[in-house]
Amino acid sequence: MTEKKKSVLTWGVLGAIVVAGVLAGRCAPSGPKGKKAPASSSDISVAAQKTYVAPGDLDEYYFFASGGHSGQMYVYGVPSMRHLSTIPVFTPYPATGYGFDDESKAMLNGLTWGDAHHPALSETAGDYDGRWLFINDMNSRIARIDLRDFKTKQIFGPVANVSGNHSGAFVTPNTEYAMMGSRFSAPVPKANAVGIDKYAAEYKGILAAIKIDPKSGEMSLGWQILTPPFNWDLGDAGKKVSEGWMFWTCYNSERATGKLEVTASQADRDYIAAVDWKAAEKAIAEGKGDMLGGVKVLDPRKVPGIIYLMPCGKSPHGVDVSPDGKYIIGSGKLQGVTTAFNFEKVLTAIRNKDFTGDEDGIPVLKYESIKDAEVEVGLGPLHTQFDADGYAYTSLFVDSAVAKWKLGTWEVVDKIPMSYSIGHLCAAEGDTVSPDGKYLVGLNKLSHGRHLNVGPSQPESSQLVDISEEKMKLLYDAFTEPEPHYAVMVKADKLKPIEVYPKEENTHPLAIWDVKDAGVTRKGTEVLAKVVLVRSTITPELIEVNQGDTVKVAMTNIEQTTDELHGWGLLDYNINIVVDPGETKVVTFKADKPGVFAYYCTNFCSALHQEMQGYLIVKPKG
Ligand SMILES: [Cu+2]
Repeated sequence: MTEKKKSVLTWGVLGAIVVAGVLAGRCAPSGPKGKKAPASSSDISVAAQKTYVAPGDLDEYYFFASGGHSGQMYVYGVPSMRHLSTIPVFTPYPATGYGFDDESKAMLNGLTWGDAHHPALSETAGDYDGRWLFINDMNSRIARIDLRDFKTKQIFGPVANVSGNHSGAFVTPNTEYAMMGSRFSAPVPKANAVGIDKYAAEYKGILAAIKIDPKSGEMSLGWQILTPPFNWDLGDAGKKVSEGWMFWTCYNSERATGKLEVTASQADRDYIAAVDWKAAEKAIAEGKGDMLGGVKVLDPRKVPGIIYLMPCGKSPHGVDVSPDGKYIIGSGKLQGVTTAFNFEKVLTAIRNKDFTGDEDGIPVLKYESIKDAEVEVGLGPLHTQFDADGYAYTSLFVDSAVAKWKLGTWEVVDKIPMSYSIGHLCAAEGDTVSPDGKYLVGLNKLSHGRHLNVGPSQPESSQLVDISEEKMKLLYDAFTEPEPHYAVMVKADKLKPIEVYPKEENTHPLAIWDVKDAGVTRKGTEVLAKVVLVRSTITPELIEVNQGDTVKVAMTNIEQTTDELHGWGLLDYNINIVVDPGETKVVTFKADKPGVFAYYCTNFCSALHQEMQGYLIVKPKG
């Protein structure tokens, strides 16, 4: 079969089969409910031994799973898949008081939900360095979690001009930037309420990079590039030989509106954008951007050499760079193959101007000139991860499987079924320059019939797979909080979280360390209560204010002992603060309801925890 004919078969006929498959999959429950997959008892006991973490023993890996539209991040241990903790990010979380105290409330800035899809661990020389965890939000934001205390420290955005940041927060190999992009193109600036009939010409996509301070992790805007109104989907940064480049996939290069399921799947190919980020950085530094929506935006028509388009199978999802940086893997999610693009060939094609045209001034590279192979992985390839032995693992949504294949020989060597409809997958350190192999987790979209029935709101299923041997083996079904999209897995010993905040590091201006300093002061109608929390008293035990006062309560937990958290729940005022050992937190509220209101410690702390209480008395006006 000639290359061309084979290509037609792959892209055309398979496309039709796949679409039929997708529809069938949606209508009919796949697989028997409540029936265990056939496995010999020896397989089961091996799997049990490999995942059993005995009481008191620790897991080998941290697994950070995005919480989708719960707006949170969930922490699991691998291989036990036990849920260890929840890190609130974009949504208030009463369990830790997040979103109730002044600081976290200000960080949320009125938005009480986020849609968090793709976590990214900070890297040094392309390897996880255990410092920070970044996560995107569709509301054009990126958050930074400090892994010293597993707390959200910054929410950056909403970023001007970006509409629906799906394609973040992938970071560059030395954490110079986190990536961002518009999934839903819109007028730029957004305030131009241009009609949807002008979508193809006047709506714009944006690719953006968020700069990260190498010392503090503080985020700021790096640069933005104006693109045609494509739907930017996922990304990955180049590494090693491709370091200095970023890659983003898009769908709807047709620039269609309405019924995208059909209208955005007309062309055989969409694109992967290849951005020379060092060139973009330089152009911005040279003042080459146009002021749009209050920020400098690079227009590829005026600033050539910063962005190129690599044709890819239609409607791709993931784009994944191999550990050596040589290959860029991208797949049309309606097809049966994934394409391995060769970065060296991409550079050669750019040098030789081997273009087939352009899209609003962005050169389109010739597909045949930049691809190394079309790997026949199976139907619906979405996302690829890597191991230490030169193998790639591609999730197959339609096939509900993971394919294992060899980089360079392009041979598919193994396949394992997933239950059901896998989206992303996450291998141990599988997106770094030195993946570990060992474990892979399939993040499945559906789980019906594999757990006790909990009603219509089903948990998501995450399946742990052993990839340490030639054949992949399913080890464990875990039911993770909804709804993980992507996750990252890092060797546990790379993280060194603290257990208490050292007293000497607390520089909060309202911190007090002695009950003698606790008390209430007043300036006009502004009341300041300085509070000490320590087993098992809240000092002061009485706060008296007048109706209409603005009350600021500053609480310091003066404990320096592991696990000794205290809370401050104020009844009827919707106030719920949790203060960790050595920490100071502040809450400000208007005392608008007269009466007597109890406050009490919400976090169990000692045998006399129940006694840890007090009263706020709000004296009525007049
Ligand atoms: Cu307490």
